[in-house]
Amino acid sequence: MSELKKKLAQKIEGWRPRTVKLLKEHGDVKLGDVTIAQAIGGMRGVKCLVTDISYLDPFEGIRFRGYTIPEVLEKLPKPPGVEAPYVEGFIYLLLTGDLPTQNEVEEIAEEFTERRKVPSYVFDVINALPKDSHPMVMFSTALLSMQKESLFVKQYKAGISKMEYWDPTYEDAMNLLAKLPEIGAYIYRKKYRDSIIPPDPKIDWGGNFAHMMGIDKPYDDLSRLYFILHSDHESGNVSAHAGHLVASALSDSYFAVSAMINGLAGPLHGLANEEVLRWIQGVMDKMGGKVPDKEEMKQFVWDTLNSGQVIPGYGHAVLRKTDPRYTAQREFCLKHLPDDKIFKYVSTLYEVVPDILQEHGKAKNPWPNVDAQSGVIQWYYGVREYDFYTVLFGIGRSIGVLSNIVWDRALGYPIERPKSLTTAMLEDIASGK
Ligand code: AMX
Repeated sequence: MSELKKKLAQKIEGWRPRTVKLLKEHGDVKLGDVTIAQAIGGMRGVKCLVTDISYLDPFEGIRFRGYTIPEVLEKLPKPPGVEAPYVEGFIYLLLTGDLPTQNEVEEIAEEFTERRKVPSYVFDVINALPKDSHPMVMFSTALLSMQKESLFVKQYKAGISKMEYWDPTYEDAMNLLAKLPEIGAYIYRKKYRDSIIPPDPKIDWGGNFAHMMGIDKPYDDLSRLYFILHSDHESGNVSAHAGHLVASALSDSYFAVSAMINGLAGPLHGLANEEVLRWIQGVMDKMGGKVPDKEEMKQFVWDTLNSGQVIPGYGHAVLRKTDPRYTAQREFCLKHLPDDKIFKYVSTLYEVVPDILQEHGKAKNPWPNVDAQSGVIQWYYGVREYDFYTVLFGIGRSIGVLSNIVWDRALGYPIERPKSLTTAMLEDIASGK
């Protein structure tokens, strides 16, 4: 058994009594009330999910296992001579709650190398899809096609005890995670370059993705940063929640991750990074390539709002300040591409959009989210097919979703089943009947 799995087993043993105690002794304690506005309004703010992988404070932003983004970037071990940490070490942190040592990270990197081989039928499945399929369709289908590999399904059928569910779930999670960089890069190279670069077993998870994409340094660092930043954002967002919900039926990790990818593909969620670039390109076309000044940019923003569309990359269901994931990527841009024209567009937008959204008076959060900044960096390093951007998000998000599913099984969370009411029932409740 690997050190990571041993550590995880210990953590699970230590954690279970907490959940049992809460349920047994405090199960009736109220977490809040639910209003009609929340029931109609996408359950916003209803406290009814539990996760220890990450927590999102509306003003501070995300903490992964208690660590802020700057802390994660500073404290996790890094491959020699690079700026961003090993994604492998971040996976260790999300699964166990502990910061790994260099040795522990290297052990996971080796484990991933052993688990990395993608079955050849996965490539056949991708190749068989229409060439103009969206890359998120290719990604979701590729992941789903591997469902027959699930060890959870085999052991479940063999009658494994509920207490042991987490073990094959962990195996499925690690097997899936090990393969994601190659599947993602394959989709890109196949769809847009028509040539494939095989993985290099000597390179780490994030660096290998950059290698298979065929893009030079510092794209490896960007990849590590990107996957870490996009990994998790509590469990109520559409992708994380879709993964958790599907897994709650004891559907295995392949079904669950494919489902979460489908949720991520919506323009109000992960597809917003693609929308941001498309929107900016539209402005660039209208400006004949010139960077608009603030007044001109304000006009573009108002035109978009007045035509009934949202400003992609701005607003958030929980956050009420600039997303620290936006800030981390902005810092990368200020360091590596400060003079890039599209980055200047993004920066000018940051100067004008929050005030306009406030004046517009609808969005509860006028500040930029993660998606406002991510496309510009990909574009700069030559990934200009913005249809692909959400696949990058999906690779990162899989880390958080799979960590959550392992813990869902470890703590025995049941099938999810909230209660529905009819409109007439709401009307009766509203009128006091
Ligand atoms: N531009 C214009 N209007 C906006 C807006 C924006 N960026 N963000 C919110 N609004 C509007 C909403 O459409 C809604 O209008 P309505 O009352 O006419 O329906 C109103 O403001 C209130 O919405 P909200 O409570 O502030 O947001 P929400 O929780 O319902 O939705 C989100 C959150 C992210 C879907 C929304 O802000 C949005 O559409 N943003 C643009 C798309 C985007 O960037 N998505 C990515 C989010 C991060 C992620 O998941 N990857």
